[in-house]
Amino acid sequence: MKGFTSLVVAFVWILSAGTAWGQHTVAQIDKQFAPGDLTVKVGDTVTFTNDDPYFHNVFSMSEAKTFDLGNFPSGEERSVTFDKPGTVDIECTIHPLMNMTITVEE
Ligand SMILES: [Cu+2]
Repeated sequence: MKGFTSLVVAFVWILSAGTAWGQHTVAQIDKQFAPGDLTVKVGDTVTFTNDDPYFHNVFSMSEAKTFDLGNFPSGEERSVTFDKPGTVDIECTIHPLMNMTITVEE
């Protein structure tokens, strides 16, 4: 029974750790992505939050993940899940100087 209990404890620990690894947040603040570089695993989700008082956009033309989350106002957020390994260059159509790199690992 003791062995079973530690097995359950280990399983719950793996589950909760897995959730923590799978979620990332990138802020859009002062017309910059923060952090400016991020490494995630295949299957992870990144949530972009707009912490500026004006609209931002999030898009990528990279082969590892091509997407456009559209333009969204202050206080809103959008999420994207990365399903292939590779380097993803992220930009904002509204502010051409905003960019960041997400490295998606196997
Ligand atoms: Cu922007």
